[in-house]
Amino acid sequence: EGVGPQEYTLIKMKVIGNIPEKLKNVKTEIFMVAATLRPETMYGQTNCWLHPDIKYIAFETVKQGEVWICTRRAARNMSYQDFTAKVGEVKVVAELTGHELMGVQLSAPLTSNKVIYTLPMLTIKEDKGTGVVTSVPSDSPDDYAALTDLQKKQPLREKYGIKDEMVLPYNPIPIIEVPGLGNLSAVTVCEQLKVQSQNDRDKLAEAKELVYLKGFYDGVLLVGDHKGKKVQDVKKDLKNYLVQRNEADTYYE
Ligand code: A2H
Repeated sequence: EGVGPQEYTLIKMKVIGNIPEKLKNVKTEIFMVAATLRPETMYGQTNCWLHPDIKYIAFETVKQGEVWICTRRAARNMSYQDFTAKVGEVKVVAELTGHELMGVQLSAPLTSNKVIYTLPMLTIKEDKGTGVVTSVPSDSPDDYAALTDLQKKQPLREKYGIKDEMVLPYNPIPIIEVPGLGNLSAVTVCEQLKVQSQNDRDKLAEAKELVYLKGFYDGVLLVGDHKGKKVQDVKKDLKNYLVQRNEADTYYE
């Protein structure tokens, strides 16, 4: 990829229910931490993606004693960014596969959904970000394709123990108007290109190109305190707002 480190916003999603056995003796708050480049889209979160076959760890952070969940690789990077008590040291509380973490209930910042669920996404890369991805199907073609797969395919839900109520009520939320692409730009483009599934990699790459540049330069927020303003003018403010509220952080890799 590019030169120099990539800066991500870490979105903290609080674990509030369906807590796996391996995490039941944790006394402090537990968060899934998702790396995103688009903090301004958090109004549209409908779920959180994990790869069923990736190993995740729960580890101790110095942030109010919170326990965070992400890949071991990301936790190790975080130990060099002042997230743990000792530089280079990660205190592991539990190790779980994505499969073991499916269907967990989360509370995520800004979204109008009071509860969202962890669901399987099969295209998550282990060596990027935290391995935890927040899902915004209105503005991300990958997220829209993966959510549609789960909504259409009962056997896929069954394979990972995902109940209908974790998926079927969750639809893309209009949060950003993109001239020419409407208020659900990822949906528009996936339909135009006839994306069939999350594995339709070539079409999804094309869809992403169409949506991202336009969304960033011409997109206008439809919700929240910055309603009516351009995405590129409010991105920083929104990120800072989340960080101040202890709902986000900055992570580099
Ligand atoms: B983005 P880059 Cl609305 N595997 O967040 C696959 N995808 C990952 C990942 C991983 N391990 N870690 C992060 N990502 C996703 C929001 C979003 C994102 C929107 C639109 C575009 C978009 C909601 N999902 O990404 O390769 C995360 O999804 C465009 C690429 O480092 C993260 O931001 O550039 C983005 O990919 C980081 O990808």
